[in-house]
Amino acid sequence: MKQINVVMSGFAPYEGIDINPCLEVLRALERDGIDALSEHDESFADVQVQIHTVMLPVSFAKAWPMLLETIDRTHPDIVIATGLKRAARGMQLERCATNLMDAAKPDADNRRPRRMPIDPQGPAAYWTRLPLRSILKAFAGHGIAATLSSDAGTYVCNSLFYNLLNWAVTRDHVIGGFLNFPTVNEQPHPQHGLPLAQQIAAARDVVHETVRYYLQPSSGEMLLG
Ligand code: PCA
Repeated sequence: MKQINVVMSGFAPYEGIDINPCLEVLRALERDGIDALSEHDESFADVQVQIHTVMLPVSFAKAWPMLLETIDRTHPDIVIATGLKRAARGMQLERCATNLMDAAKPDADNRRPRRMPIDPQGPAAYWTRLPLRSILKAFAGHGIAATLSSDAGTYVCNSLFYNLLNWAVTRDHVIGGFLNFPTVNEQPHPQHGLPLAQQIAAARDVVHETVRYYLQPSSGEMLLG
């Protein structure tokens, strides 16, 4: 039996949103895994997926070191960081991380970096390595609203995403990416949010498609949508 380790991170409550989808979704995935999807998928016949989760503070200085500490402890094959985008209509799949911190508001440590690189030696940007095309296909099959995003912002989410990919390029076999949740909205809403159950189903799709891609890489299913 081959074990695939997945680390998923979320952020602590943010901007006064009381139901934090990161927290609830990650809790459900850690508890139930992705068996509901993988038991009907023969590429998972001899594979066990273990999901570890960690909640991070909305802090430029602390979020990445805490995620790295979890990575060092659990040796993941896949790392999926997640955040909340209040204005998102549905799931938001992030394509790229940029080497820029430019905070419009203070973070949890009351720090507000303006126009600063995350890594002065690092490249300007990284593409995600999540198989966005196959993830979008899975979302469509489950009726989950989603958009591709080419801009994860210049706040803590983007910073975490950039640090993750900056680290992942030093590891041949690790796939890293970033997924934004919308707010939780149990009533169908034309502009904002998705029911929690759909967000859990979406996160499960992301893990399932990424593990499938990890097991059988194929450039056709890759990348930028
Ligand atoms: N969203 C913020 C930081 C934490 C979160 O969930 C952002 O977009 O950077």
